[in-house]
Amino acid sequence: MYCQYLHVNSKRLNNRPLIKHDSGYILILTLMIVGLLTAMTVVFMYDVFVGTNALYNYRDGMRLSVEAESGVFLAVDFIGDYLSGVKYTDLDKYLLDSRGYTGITDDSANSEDIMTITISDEQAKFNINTIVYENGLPNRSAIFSLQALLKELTLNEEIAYYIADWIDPDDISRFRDSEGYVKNDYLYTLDELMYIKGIDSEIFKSLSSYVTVYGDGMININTAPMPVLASISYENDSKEMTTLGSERSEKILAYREYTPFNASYDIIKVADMEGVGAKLIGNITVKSSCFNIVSTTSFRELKRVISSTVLLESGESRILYWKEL
Ligand SMILES: [Ca+2]
Repeated sequence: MYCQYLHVNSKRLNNRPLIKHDSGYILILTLMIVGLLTAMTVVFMYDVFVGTNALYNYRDGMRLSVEAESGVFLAVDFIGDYLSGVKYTDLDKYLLDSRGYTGITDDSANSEDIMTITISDEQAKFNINTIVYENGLPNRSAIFSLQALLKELTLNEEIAYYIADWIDPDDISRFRDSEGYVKNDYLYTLDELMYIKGIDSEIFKSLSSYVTVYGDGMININTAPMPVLASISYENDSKEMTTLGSERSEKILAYREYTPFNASYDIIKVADMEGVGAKLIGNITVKSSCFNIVSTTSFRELKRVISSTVLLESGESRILYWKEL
């Protein structure tokens, strides 16, 4: 094809004066055309590659999303079938992993897909919505606990008042600017904390592992971490508000490491808790009914994560929160 082109054009050029190096121009032109065609082919192939890759990524992403969703429902069943029937909840985290930890397999989908489900106890955390009663009045005991928790986490205790003004229905400011831009209602999700004055991303990060907006507010003494246990409040013999504190909390942690609490009253068995333990009844529990599920599915570099919160009510599971991260 290339030779024929040169031959035809050479004939035509014979009828006019010969220009030296004419064939060189033609060669360059031809090379340019061939180069352009090659470039176009590469671009086309690249487009096909990117297009096909995007299609595969979309397909794999959709499959992972569906699998992550299934993971949440699997966890909901686990909570309803198993965790609702136990006498006490003594693990703060349950891990269900398709790589064999608890035997969940994923035969129906791509064999390279990995599914990990973590179920964590929401009652190991302090429910910040409890700082305001349903009638709108402040729950001073709960505010005292939240302040103690903030102190344990080396955060500003005044944040408790900003949160209280955000939730309570009135517009009476505890601080000059604490009622400026507020919801005047309970927090529906933990993310809302980020809108409250005085809480930036660093504070949110420190606080979010220890607080929740779900559940009845009872702290599970089998699962709560030290800062949450230490901030449980009660009235002492002199009718003054006080908290459990870190020293007693350490004793509770040491006790439960070998012996989970079967009942709330068992807390009096812990050293130095005989008198105080009885005062905590009503604020503590040993069995949880609110759990957070994080279902993660991955395939090579692709990943899907769904977070959901589930409440157990009369043996039935109710989903309170759902977010694909
Ligand atoms: Ca308010």
